[in-house]
Amino acid sequence: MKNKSVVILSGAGISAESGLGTFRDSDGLWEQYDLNEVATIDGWHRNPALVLDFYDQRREQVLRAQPNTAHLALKELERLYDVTIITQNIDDLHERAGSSKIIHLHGEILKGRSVKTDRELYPVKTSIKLGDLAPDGHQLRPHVVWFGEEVPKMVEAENVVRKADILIVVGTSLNVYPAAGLRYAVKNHATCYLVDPNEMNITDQHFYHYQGNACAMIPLLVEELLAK
Ligand code: BJW
Repeated sequence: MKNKSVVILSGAGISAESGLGTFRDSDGLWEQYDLNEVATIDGWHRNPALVLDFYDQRREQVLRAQPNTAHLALKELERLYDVTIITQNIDDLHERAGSSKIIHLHGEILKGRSVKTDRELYPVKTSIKLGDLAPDGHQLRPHVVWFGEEVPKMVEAENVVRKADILIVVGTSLNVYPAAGLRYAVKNHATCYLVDPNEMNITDQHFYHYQGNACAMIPLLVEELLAK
């Protein structure tokens, strides 16, 4: 019986070894692009064509990428645990690895929505151009959450973290809120793991730090959890 609940909070680092760039590393996306121009609601209002072009390029990269051994190992964990993945990533690599329960906090690049509402989502296979309209007659935009926008899945994510027996935080700098604050919702006696190659300066909570890349460390951690 699957009685223990494992929650994964994943960030850009888990997809780095699939060839998708992180944001804040020295070679990250924010070194190449001005985040204020491409990942804020104000940037969208100033220059939507630039923002659409940025996400068209990212979508192309996602479509070329493949799930890596970290994504695949997390799927294996479902053999013995009730696993929910809360990802900040907009790629679909957890889905393609076969994971069953996935909450996308910051949206999904392969979906679009009207600028007026995120209640209806539409598949986007190639690009979105200015003038492409949603069925409600308004401009289509990528289904992603930009700085300055509410994170609609937060309550659902918090409820899942609250019930977790094990929390695994992987490949996120924990710079972006409210996602970074989800770790505080965990129960006192839950076991928390952190997988990241960087020294992480977390002083307010106990994490077992598996310091290294996701593709090396996640399969190791999963093997240990399956052996327990
Ligand atoms: C590896 C590796 C390998 C490398 N293996 N690891 C306090 C409370 C609440 C909010 C705020 C607050 N202070 C400020 C805010 C506002 C703001 C915010 O957080 N700003 C901070 C910068 C300070 N937050 C927001 O605006 C959010 N909305 C909000 O708060 O709404 C309030 C509201 C309510 C009601 C009405 C209106 C508003 C929205 C945040 C949206 C974030 N969006 C982005 C872009 C969209 C998606 C996309 O384009 O992909 O989401 S920003 C970008 O950062 C993206 C990511 O999901 C997110 C997190 O990045 P992540 O994943 O952590 O990546 P990195 O690069 O930072 O880290 C990578 C890590 O991997 C590193 O640690 C590496 O070491 C590691 N790594 N290789 C394993 N091989």
